[in-house]
Amino acid sequence: MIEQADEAILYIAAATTFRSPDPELACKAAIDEAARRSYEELRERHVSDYRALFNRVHLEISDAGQDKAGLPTDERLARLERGEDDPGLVSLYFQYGRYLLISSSRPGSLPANLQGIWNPHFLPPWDSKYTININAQMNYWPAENCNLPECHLPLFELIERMREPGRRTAETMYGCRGFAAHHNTDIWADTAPQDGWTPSTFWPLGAAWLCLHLWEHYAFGKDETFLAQAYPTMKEAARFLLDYLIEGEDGRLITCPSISPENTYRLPGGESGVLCAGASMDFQIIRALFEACLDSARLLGIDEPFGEELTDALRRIPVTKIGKHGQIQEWMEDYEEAEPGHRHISHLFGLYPGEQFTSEETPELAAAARVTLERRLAHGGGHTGWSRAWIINFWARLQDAEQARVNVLALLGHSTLPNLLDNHPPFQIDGNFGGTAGIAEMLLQSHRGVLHLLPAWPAAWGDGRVSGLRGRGGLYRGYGMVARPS
Ligand code: FUC
Repeated sequence: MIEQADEAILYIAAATTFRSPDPELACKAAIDEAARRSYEELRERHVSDYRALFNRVHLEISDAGQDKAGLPTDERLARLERGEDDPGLVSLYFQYGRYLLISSSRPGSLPANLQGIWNPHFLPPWDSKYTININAQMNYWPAENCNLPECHLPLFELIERMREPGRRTAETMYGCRGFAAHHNTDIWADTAPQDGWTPSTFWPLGAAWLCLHLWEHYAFGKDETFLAQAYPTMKEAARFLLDYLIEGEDGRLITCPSISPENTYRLPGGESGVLCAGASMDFQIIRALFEACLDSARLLGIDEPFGEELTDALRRIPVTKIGKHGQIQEWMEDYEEAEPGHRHISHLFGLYPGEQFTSEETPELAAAARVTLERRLAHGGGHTGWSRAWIINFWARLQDAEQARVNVLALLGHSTLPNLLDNHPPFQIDGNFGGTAGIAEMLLQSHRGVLHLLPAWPAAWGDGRVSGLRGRGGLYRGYGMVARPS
């Protein structure tokens, strides 16, 4: 009880046995340490720690419409839904995503889970874990280009912890070397199939996709010491896939069993299914990982024999096919989809976050990716926040500024809660991070060795200004861009 006080300062600490054998003792030590400092000093420390990361990137969209800056966010969202333009809300949302990552994923912390760190439930949706067939990866899409590379590190620690269990999973389930993970993991770094829901559970590409984040971190920062540490992990994920691939009837190397996360196909006879041989996404991930391993080994000057195995396999895996609708084929066979507006758009991995479909180098695949997106959207696609956020990134990569803008508005209008947190529904933070990454992708792209400045700046955004974003190749210091629609 506090009586006759002008002021009371509460110091709160929390700990778990995950890090401290004696959480109570750890809390007491943290509080003793904090209580030696005044509130002002602690606040000042917090603000300068935060600003050191936050102030790296500036974004202003349009001088017009700044009059809404003083309105509460629920009011701004309501006006947006009524059709009022509010480009300032887009830059606020972008910076909010950066704020969320800075606040939920710092060196030494756990990675941001499905709710970041803002889960209010004892029994949270999907256990507040790491779904690794899109969601956890999406959380980290803004880490590199939005100039927060240190926020990426907790994900890498989790990947490291997954290696040992992942070896057991690879060996026990498939008799393979290397390390594997399925569609879900948790703080204990579980890698085995976690539940019995066939559309998601039996998909052994989780570790491979996560390991591409190691490569992205290198691609942006060019830190060879980091690459030398990361390479064995990437290699181990690739080792699993080399063992997992089997020779199909025509001599090609395919994945089997597999699924295309979490979509269902329909056979001509009317039956439907999810398990398949060779989902397109598998080969896009495998290609990206094997190429990343080859590039890493070349840069580090090591591991030629392993490189030969990878090169041989790359020649034998199926290439991406264009199907009867002119779309990117989701499976090796051109099956109909049971749900053509499905939220997962896994077969466009090669467009984003991958780099295999580009308008410049593979115009047919880029055109087919556009058809795929249009079909998904025509059938109600983008109905969850994260799915809409992925769609923004796709349009940005296709350099379609107007479609990117329209989908940013749809993310804000239909899938954003009054406090600007993403709404699956329910609240799930991946859409915030994917949306922030998508807006960044509209401003700067740097894949396939080419720097695109303002590749998808919509005319409706008017004039603007951006500085501090990072591009692959160590490009990030000291340049800003002034945007003017042509
Ligand atoms: C995947 C998605 C769901 C949800 C869950 C956490 O399984 O298909 O929509 O986001 O992860």
